[in-house]
Amino acid sequence: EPDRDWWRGAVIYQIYPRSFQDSDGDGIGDLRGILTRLPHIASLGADAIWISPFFRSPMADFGYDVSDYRDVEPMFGTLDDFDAVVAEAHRLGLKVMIDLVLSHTSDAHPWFRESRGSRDNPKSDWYVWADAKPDGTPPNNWLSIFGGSAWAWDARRQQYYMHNFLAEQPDLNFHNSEVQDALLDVTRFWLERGVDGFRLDTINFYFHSQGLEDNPALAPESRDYSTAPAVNPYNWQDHIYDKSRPENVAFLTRFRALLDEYPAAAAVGEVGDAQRGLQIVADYTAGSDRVHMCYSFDFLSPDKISAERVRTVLEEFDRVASDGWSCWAFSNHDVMRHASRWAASEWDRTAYLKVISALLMSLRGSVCIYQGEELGLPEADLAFEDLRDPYGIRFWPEFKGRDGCRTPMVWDSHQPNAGFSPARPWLPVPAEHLTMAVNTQADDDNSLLEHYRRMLAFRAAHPALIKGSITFNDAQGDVVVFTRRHGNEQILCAFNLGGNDAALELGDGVSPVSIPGHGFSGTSAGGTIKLGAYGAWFGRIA
Ligand code: TEU
Repeated sequence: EPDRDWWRGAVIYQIYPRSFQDSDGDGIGDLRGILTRLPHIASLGADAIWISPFFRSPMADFGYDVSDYRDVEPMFGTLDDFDAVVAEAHRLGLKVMIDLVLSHTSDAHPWFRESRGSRDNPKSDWYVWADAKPDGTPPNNWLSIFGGSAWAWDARRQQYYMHNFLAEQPDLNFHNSEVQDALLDVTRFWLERGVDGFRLDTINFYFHSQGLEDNPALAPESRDYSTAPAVNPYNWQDHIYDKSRPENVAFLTRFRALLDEYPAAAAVGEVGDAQRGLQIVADYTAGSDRVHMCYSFDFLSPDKISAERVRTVLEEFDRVASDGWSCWAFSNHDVMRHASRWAASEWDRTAYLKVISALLMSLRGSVCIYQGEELGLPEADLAFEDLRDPYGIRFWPEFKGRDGCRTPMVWDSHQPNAGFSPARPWLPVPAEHLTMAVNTQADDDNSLLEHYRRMLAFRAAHPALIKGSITFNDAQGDVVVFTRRHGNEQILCAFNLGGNDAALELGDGVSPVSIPGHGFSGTSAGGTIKLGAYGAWFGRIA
């Protein structure tokens, strides 16, 4: 009997295929490359992989612009290569989740080519088309996240089409049930090929309001720059008409019903909404007829993770979503790597990254880790000439885009380009990353890589950490303390996120749980826990 609940509390390792491993010497990662590196992920102790898009694509947004949902982009390999990745992952005990970009297609997708051909073809209503205003300007004030209006003019149809992202990513019209059916067929195609689940791109962008009302402006004090830079006018609007519409839930219910036809398929939806993110995660994951979990942006923001923030976010989530499930991440392919985003360069970065990753592995929810995070890679500092991301090119220099977190994975400091590729990689390998390559950290007890292995093993051994409830204890300053409970198991987790020593009184009845070789400064005596700088301590409550 497969475990239908495998996703709950799982640790999911995100692979960005262009930058993981090149197998054919073109400087771009591919599926055969992923195949050879799966043992690294298995040895880390992850439960699943999430592979960012590898489908046919003109690569305007590096694969998040799909021109054929049922085939592999030739630079990444073939469907046979994908089948080989799935087989090998399963042999190693890893589930495989793929990234479905259903909200929009590429403008090169045959559906869009047909749709733009006339106003009365069978797919004319598959995308969001609207007439110009009498003065020729776009139908309303909706904006693209990647800059400018969300509307692009199509000379042939003499109409505008909507795009939340690039103009090369036209938005599908989910109000048309044929569109929903076609996307569910795509989903079934991959389920039949043996995938275990999906990361669903931008699930709160599926529907738009058919009234095409203008979004209201946000007052400067209510603008939230947590998911995109302050220079982007997108963040100056309240997106009540172009995203996070209530209709999204109905599609998610259809999607879930399809997944439930398979033995143990699961989905994690990506919710990007700075204003009401946690509430949306709650709405989309409540009960058992929506997605299993949602990927929230709360810890992907520039706001440094603090004891207070951890407590606020987790308690708020429990309050709004008692039966919902979240998936937490500190880094991904869209945001500055957290080693640079949160840690000042003069700090003992490794010690800091150890305590916050131990915290991440102890949170209630599932966890995503992003390739290279286990090595502590900092954001690459790229020159303008190196940039490939259109979003970064558009908002340079205030915002440098997403290339700095997408540089190649570093495997072996003795090989050209750290073993990623013998050829010049599509983005450079920063010199400072070489000294952090996998070979330099493997088997070094003090390395961050070995710490990740220990923490994943620790989580895997304790059901309370995987599925348990969470309740916070009062603590001061940089210290965060909570208890995870599942069945008879109760584990107290204490973390010092700051550089000063701290002490807390716990009273009797808590005995230390050791993580062999963890090296944290944290001791207990007579009911008092002492935590050194970036220390942690775990205890079992009798
Ligand atoms: O990202 C959605 C999203 O909300 C991003 O625009 C995010 O706000 C931004 O990248 C932060 O810098 C998803 C994918 O993860 C992203 O790579 C794609 O570009 C985007 O969808 C469009 O498909």
